[in-house]
Amino acid sequence: MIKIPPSEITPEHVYLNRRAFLKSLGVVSTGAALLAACAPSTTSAPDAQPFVDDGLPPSASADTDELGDPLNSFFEITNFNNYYEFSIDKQKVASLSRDFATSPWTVQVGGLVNNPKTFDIDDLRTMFDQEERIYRLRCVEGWSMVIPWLGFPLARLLEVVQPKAAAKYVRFEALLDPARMPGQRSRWYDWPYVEGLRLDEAMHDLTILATGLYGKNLLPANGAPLRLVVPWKYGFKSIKAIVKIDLVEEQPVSLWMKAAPNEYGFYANVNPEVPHPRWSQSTERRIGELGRRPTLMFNGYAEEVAHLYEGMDLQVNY
Ligand SMILES: Nc1nc2c(c(=O)[nH]1)N[C@H]1C(S)=C(S)[C@@H](COP(=O)(O)O)O[C@H]1N2
Ligand SMILES: [Mo]
Repeated sequence: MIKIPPSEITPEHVYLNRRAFLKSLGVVSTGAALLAACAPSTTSAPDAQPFVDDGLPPSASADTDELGDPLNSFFEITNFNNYYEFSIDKQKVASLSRDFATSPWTVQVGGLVNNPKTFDIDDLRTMFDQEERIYRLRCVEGWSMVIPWLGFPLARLLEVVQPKAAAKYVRFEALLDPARMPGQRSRWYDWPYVEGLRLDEAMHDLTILATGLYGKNLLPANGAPLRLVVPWKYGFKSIKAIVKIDLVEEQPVSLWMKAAPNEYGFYANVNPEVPHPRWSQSTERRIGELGRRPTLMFNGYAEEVAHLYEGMDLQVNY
């Protein structure tokens, strides 16, 4: 029997049945099953999402991240998702979003820029080299995964639209379509999902717009056709289903800041020393593992990003 620490059953806002999830991944009791779940895997369980583009199995250029930790499996990454537009139940997102149409799709980029432009998603895929980036994703709820994304640095797109000098922040907006996104019929949140970055964070090379993972186009559950990935911040910053990107002067107010300002700040940098008001952030559970591991400052990317926050009080700017 697996003991579930309270910090893990206290998700962004709802209860999660952790054991049911572990069971669905086949990691409940035996050591062998645990090993299988931890090993980098390109196999999928019978009810996994179908592959979307070429019928080839998911593939990645490496089995581990740069710290030597194994990639999460394609099945884990595509069947355990936070995506409140579809469901607050992580295990229901995949099936509820399976048929969500992500083509045609355009992304409108504007605000304080010299060259506002609306991009077709197919153009974004071809305009910029799609690179693989193996990143850790650390959810504020205390779980994490290692994911081989495909995408391009957000900086490449911003260079095309040319931010004006007055632009200080980037504001991202996800699709608003309650007819197709059942979770948006809930009045608990102020839809659409909105997120933001400081311009220097947005221009940082680690910050990407992802179009795929494991060598495949993104599935709806992971934010197809375009989602942000900012690996040193809590997962909620990595907004899915982006339709609008604006350069702005004022710090954007995100959906989570509106929902619970004392719990979710603008910066949301992964920081083991700054607890969430309802739980510690000092450890996390890697999906596929049973124990907890220490959470790393800036999710292990301190060398690359700590300079962005020099002189800032990270307890205040949480
Ligand atoms: N539009 C939108 N983006 C979102 C969310 C969401 O509910 N809606 N959830 C966020 C949270 S809390 C996390 S942890 C990550 C999860 O990404 P994944 O399902 O691809 O692992 O997506 C983030 N992006
Ligand atoms: Mo999250």
